[in-house]
Amino acid sequence: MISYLKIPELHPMQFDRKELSDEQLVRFYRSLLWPRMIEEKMLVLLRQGRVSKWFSGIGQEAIAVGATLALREDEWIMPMHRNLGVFTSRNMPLSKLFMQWQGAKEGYSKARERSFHFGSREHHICGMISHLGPQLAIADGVALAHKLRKENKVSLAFTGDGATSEGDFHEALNVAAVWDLPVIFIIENNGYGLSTPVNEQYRCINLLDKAKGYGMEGIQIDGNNLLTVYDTIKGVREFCIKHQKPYLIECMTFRMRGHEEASGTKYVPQDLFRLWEQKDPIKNYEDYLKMIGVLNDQSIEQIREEFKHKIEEELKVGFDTKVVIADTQEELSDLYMPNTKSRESGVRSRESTAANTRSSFRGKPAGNSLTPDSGHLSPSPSSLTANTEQLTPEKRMIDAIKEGLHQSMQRHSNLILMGQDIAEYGGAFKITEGFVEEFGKERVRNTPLCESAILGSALGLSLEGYKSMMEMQFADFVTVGFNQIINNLAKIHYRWGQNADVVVRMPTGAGVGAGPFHSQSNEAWFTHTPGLKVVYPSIPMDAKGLLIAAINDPNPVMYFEHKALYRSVSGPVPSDYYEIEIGKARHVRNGSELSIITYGSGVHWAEEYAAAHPEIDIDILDLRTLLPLDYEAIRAAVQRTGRVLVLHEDTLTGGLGGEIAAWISEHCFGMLDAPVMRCASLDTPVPFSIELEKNFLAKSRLGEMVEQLLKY
Ligand SMILES: Cc1ncc(C[n+]2csc(CCOP(=O)(O)OP(=O)(O)O)c2C)c(N)n1
Repeated sequence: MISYLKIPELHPMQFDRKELSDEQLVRFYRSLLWPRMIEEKMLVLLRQGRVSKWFSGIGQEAIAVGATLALREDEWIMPMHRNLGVFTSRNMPLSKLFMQWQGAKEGYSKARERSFHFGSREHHICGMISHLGPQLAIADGVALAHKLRKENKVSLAFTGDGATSEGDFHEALNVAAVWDLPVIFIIENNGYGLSTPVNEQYRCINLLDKAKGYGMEGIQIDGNNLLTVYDTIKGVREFCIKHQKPYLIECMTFRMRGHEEASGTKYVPQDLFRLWEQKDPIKNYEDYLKMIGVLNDQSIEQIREEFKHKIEEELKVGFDTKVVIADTQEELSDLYMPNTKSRESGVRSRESTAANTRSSFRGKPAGNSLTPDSGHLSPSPSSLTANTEQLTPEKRMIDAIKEGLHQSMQRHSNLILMGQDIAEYGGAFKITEGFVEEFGKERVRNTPLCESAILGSALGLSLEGYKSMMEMQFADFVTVGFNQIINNLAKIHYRWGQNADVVVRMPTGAGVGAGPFHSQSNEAWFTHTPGLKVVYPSIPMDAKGLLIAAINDPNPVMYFEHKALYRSVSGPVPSDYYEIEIGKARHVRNGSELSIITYGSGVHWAEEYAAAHPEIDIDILDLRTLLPLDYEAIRAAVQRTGRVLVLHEDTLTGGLGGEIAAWISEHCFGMLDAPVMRCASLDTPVPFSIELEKNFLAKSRLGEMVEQLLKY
């Protein structure tokens, strides 16, 4: 089994105290013993049925404890499920930890999270998600914040040997190396990932060997030797800060209990337990302290007695919790961080009305391929609808987005842009062209090709008070960053109160002949995810105002921008810095016969259809925000006509139209003169051929659907 069995040869363990004083050595001993004694007590409580299962760190404590002791208290740690020692070494009160493990409201996550899946800003501990690997890139973002502020600090992330097989491990290490980030990555190699031994997990000799592949320094150490762990990490920390580089440390250790309590250890050869028992981190350190005369049997007994007593005292408080009573209002309102800043800073909120937003639509751009723009901002196309009421300049959709982003960069010195080719190249669609020259490489960052790690880094930046915008080169590529959005960004505020101040720009949609992987409408994947906000402007004025609002919002916002509208739609865009309120729909056209509720390209299809059919009095509502939906505006649209067609470019089944139709039939049934109908694209991938794509798109069935609905 690879090099794993070689490690116990190190017995007897050699300790080197270096400059550590006797007091420090004893303090370290107490830090090491404390999580062990807590777990021993938990085993008793488990047998009594008084605590739920957890992931044991017995046998591995020296890593979590040594690492935490080696850092400053205000340096972020991204622990894993076996790292009780991180939480205890940051002096979290045991009573509150017990409340957490009981699922009590008085714990760290208002009873919403289990065992170690929570964080605490106060203690600079970032809670893990079950998926393991995503923790690593968050450390990149935190380290980037330190680097940008020129602070002498590191971040430290843990992983097990099993999770090193996840793509997230590779991505996070690569980004840290390429961006020269002061991150310490620690692998706790305990020989097994659940029941899978390391020889079924990887083929390199040591996991440390992977460091070389990323152009990173690394070291393998005995993870059971507290002083080795402490001293190594202290030294590595200094290295990372001085050289502004990441570092990989493989700590060899062993898990003395099952993957989780109650799951057993049958799959582990018994010999391994015997070998590793001799290397127990506490017993060995204790023997060493006795040998050098810093502790003796009596003082050790005293400490143990003190801890026993303390555990009982803390347990009394920890078990004295109230029964959880669900408060639906509180559950819902904790989903998002309140957005107070925009209001406080007096950002102007505009309302786009039918009069001030008349936009012109030039239809589908010519050509069968989506060529990235040359970048030259050609003059705005002449408007089909004269807009004589005001002097507001006309801009194309793409220019409005660019302006919103540009003004946001001027407003927020802590706003970082990240994306593939967004710096010198200006992005695939040239939205950020010229930005790097004006705002510099630090704030306008080309990224390696790794969506997941960049989204994780964005979250890490947010931990340190930065805002970030990540540009997906195409919305389709979000699939490889999906986990971070759905499970980390979206859920973190509800889980433990940390916000994810991140905007993900999503160039989306078809009509450009770009085939199945550059044309999808995937907004419904995100509207189904509580904790996200989803906006989708259809006109330039809203595109600018919603982007500014999204960036000002402290919550994760998915910002959809339709590629086919970039240069085919133009309209008035005020030059000042303004917001369009998230969550408010726009009434585009007043009518009495039929309401089309739509968004994105659907708005233009509906307007075009209405203009071509003056005999039908069509009402049009542009949702603009898809999560949260503006139900009042939807209700008003139903009330105006009693006939509703929900139109979207997304495919039919599971699209947002189904949700809207269901809501209308539940809440507005009495106002309806006909069933709510949906006009959506075909339930197939987006085909490449222009003829097939036309047939695929909802637009090709719009007339037919309107007629059906009117006939009803
Ligand atoms: C993406 C994902 N796949 C599978 C699991 C189930 N799972 C939880 S922990 C674990 C083993 C992890 O092993 P390792 O990274 O070595 O950490 P250890 O538990 O040994 O500390 C597995 C398979 C998971 N949580 N997430």
